Amino acid sequence: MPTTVILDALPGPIELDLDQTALIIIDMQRDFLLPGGFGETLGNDVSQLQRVVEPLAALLDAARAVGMLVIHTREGHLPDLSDCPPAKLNRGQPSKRIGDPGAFGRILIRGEYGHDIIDELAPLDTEVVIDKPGKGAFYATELSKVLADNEITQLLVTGVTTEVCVHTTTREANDRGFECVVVSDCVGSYFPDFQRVGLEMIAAQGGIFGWTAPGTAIIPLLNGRAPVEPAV
Ligand code: TIU
Repeated sequence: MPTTVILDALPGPIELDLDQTALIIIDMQRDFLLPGGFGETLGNDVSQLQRVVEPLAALLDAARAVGMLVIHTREGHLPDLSDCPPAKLNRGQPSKRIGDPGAFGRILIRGEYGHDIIDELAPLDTEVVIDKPGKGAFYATELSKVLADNEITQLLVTGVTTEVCVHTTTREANDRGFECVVVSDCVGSYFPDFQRVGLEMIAAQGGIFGWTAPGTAIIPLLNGRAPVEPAV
């Protein structure tokens, strides 16, 4: 049975081979999404990110149902901060810094409650979890190997935040030859303007970094697997 579907996207339709497509969920961590976490210490309105949870949970369900490879990422650092460059640690004027005690344990430190993924999107034991020290999911991680081992060529990119870790990861993936669909209702920014422009930047110039489409357009393709004739 063909596994190819045509997704109505911007800047134009994209043919997805579901057997070579992975869902990547970027940094849906308590420290970014919950009041009192790192995101809030940076001065952000975390409620802006909450709107992503429901559509993303629906997409995750649909991806799991068709056996798609699901990859979760978490931004964070070793307890001794040896993998956190001073340039990152000292950036800005947050009320608390990475590694400081926060409402959910030490902020963005691996193993702490706040560093982990929100309950609604908790990874299954069978799913891949990539711990990353940077904004991009390829830098200093095993992501390239995971994708190669699974013969993945296309990515559905979701998570937070649109203009930071989602963009960085999408740009890294695009440079490595992956076709990326950034799922517009499944990515979130603390800043509504950045959300809008961040999505526009992906699909501008004929899709300079990839495509954008809402999860509501992807889920029916997964549910029905609406097969199409493969392109000749
Ligand atoms: N601050 C902000 O918008 N984002 C981050 O610090 N990390 C991610 O985007 N995951």
